[in-house]
Amino acid sequence: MKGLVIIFHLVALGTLASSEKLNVLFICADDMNVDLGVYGHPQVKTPHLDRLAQRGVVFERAYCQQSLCGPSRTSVMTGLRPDETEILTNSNKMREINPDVITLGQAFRLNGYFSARAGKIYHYGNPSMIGTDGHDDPQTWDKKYNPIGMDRTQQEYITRYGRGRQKDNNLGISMAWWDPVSKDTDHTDGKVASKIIELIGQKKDEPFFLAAGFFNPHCPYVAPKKYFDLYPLDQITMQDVGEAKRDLEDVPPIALGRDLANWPYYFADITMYQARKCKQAYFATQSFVDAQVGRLMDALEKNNIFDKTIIVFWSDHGYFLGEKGLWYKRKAFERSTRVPLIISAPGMAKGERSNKPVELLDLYPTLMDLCGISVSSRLQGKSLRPLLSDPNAEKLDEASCHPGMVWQRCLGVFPAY
Ligand SMILES: [Ca+2]
Repeated sequence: MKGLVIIFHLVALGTLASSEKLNVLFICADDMNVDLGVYGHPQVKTPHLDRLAQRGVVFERAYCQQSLCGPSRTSVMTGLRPDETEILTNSNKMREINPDVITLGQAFRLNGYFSARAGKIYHYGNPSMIGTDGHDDPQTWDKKYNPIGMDRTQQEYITRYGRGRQKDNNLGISMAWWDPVSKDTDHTDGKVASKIIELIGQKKDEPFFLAAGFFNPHCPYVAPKKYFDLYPLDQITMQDVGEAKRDLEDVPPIALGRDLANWPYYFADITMYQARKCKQAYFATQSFVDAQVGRLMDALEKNNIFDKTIIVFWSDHGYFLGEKGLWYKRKAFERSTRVPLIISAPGMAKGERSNKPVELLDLYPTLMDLCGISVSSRLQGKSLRPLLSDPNAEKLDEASCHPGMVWQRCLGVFPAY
């Protein structure tokens, strides 16, 4: 029990006056890999993330702590590794196991910030828990909002392939899509952005930590048709199944766990056409999220606070999308552990890219450092300020980027879907 481990968090009052404090806009995508224009992908269009990149630093080698929503998100919000939080699955026991932990949002609250979220920051069953608190931690926020859009309220229109199609509660682990002619704001993620935009307007004169938690591109891949139209199906290709199987020949059994015996598990009952259709839909949801990021940046500009706001864009883990015949995540390969991470901070580098390995674990200490908040605690990451100042600085030798440790411990524990 974590209760036996005493963790001291001493959060000192910030030294900056309220008017000088930097705001934080914390933007999270769910299951988003780096198949993005801003990361050089030849197809996926991300004009708004491109715009954010021009104002900040793109981290080319950013990795999650564990390639699963719950453990990764808990790690980000506590600043502790999954084997420290003991959240290694999508369980809802973060506070139960870590009663005294001070989360990222709590640290801001203790230092005079308004802390609020809309959508998924801690784990939510996606889409089953959309519109609820999910696995939230109330102590993290002053306010919380749970928008729900047509992707959830009209999910009977979603086309799904393969296993799990008979059960509504399995929609989040099936390959499924829908491209209704609709407005962005008819969808949950559009509503998440709208709520954060509203809060930006309301709170522009006080320091805020606002967290926008988007549910895309997690399956089911649902977005307005205009985003699907960006990716004609005849231009969507998949790795040949034989090639994918050969790609696994030198992979040790532990790396696939129980999936090895069932390979190609994720393609069971799925035709290549259906896989291409889902890949098209995944690309569409990537661009849909990108557009919402654009709306958030527009709101900062409209309220004239872009220059006093730190923006962090991240995803909880990556996604295979067909490589090695795998589709989702939960493995220690590059495709499911590497994440997009872009940080724009006043006074720091702009329009640059860093090739240094960093972890999502670093976000908590980075934000504390940038906001002038002193934290003495068991935060296990390190501040990325040196890289935000000089993106390829030779510092950070102490970077303890060894996320594979946790995944290997967990292989065989995960359910095999
Ligand atoms: Ca996720």
